[in-house]
Amino acid sequence: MTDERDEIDDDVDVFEQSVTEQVFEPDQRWTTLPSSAMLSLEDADELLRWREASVIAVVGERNGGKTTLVAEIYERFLRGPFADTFFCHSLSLLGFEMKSFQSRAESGAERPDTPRTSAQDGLRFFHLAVSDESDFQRRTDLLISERAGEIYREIRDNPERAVEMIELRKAAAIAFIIDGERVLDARKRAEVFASTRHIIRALDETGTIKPGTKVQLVTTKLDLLDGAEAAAALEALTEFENRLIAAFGGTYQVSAFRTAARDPDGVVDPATGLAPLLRSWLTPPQPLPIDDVVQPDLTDEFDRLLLRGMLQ
Ligand SMILES: Nc1nc2c(ncn2[C@@H]2O[C@H](COP(=O)(O)OP(=O)(O)O)[C@@H](O)[C@H]2O)c(=O)[nH]1
Ligand SMILES: [Mg+2]
Repeated sequence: MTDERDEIDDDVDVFEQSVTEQVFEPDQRWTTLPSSAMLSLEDADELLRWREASVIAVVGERNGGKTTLVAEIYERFLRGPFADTFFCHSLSLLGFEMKSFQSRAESGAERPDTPRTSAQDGLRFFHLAVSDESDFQRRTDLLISERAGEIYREIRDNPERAVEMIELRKAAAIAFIIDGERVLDARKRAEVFASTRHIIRALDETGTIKPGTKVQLVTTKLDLLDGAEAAAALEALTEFENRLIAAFGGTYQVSAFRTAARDPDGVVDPATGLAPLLRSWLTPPQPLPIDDVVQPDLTDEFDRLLLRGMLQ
């Protein structure tokens, strides 16, 4: 009986402690966990020092659907395997969660949305590692860039700024986002096509993109390109894609994707068209044809030693 009363007294005591007493007891046994927010350039660099990862740059003007596209790939993995792969690891789980929250019923919003990417955030990366469904050992790490569209707009006006954008120089694939909503609108269509063409040309002329890089024309919001009035838009889009493939296909691996990451009306399935895009990010780049590799002149004795070693 006495014991029981003691226990109750103890309990009361704990709850009566002031908040400061409870929380700010320094205890060396606690370990600080990694932040799991999106990766800064330094974080990405650190990861690359111990693990191979492909950099995927997602480029396009504001509101095109860049962030939603990446957040929806993450959302698929919350439900199970996706695009013949299993989720394996991410150093930016909190980052993904923060970008996905407004799309969920628990956010209390009437329609799904994606938080605005601010220019002040600079360059950030999502980290996503997946393993092949048919071969668990085959793990691939992706660092997917997240930058405000306003910054990419500057490249159009000032092409030499492109070389400062490290994610473009390091990219294994660059997804150029073409906003389907603007493609649908006959008045905005020419402008969205011109914007994409200009930025690719600026990156090409400044030598920012490595030859052989995957240049991907990714149309978003395909759910809006539906019905009779969309036929002309889709035709113009196909023509635009073909022209870019013809213009740049000799230098880069150019391909087109059409996606509806998240139809707010829920008519089109979420993540439509995202599986082929993710798979393309996971395939290793094609090596340059052997003719393009320039062999240096081997002149001195050390060079000849190398040559002899190779010929033996
Ligand atoms: N109809 C439709 N709207 C989308 C889709 N993807 C994104 N959006 C909407 O487009 C707006 C801009 O998306 P966001 O990802 O923030 O674009 P970002 O500025 O390029 O990162 C948001 O209101 C999204 O809800 C889609 O597949 N279909
Ligand atoms: Mg964004």
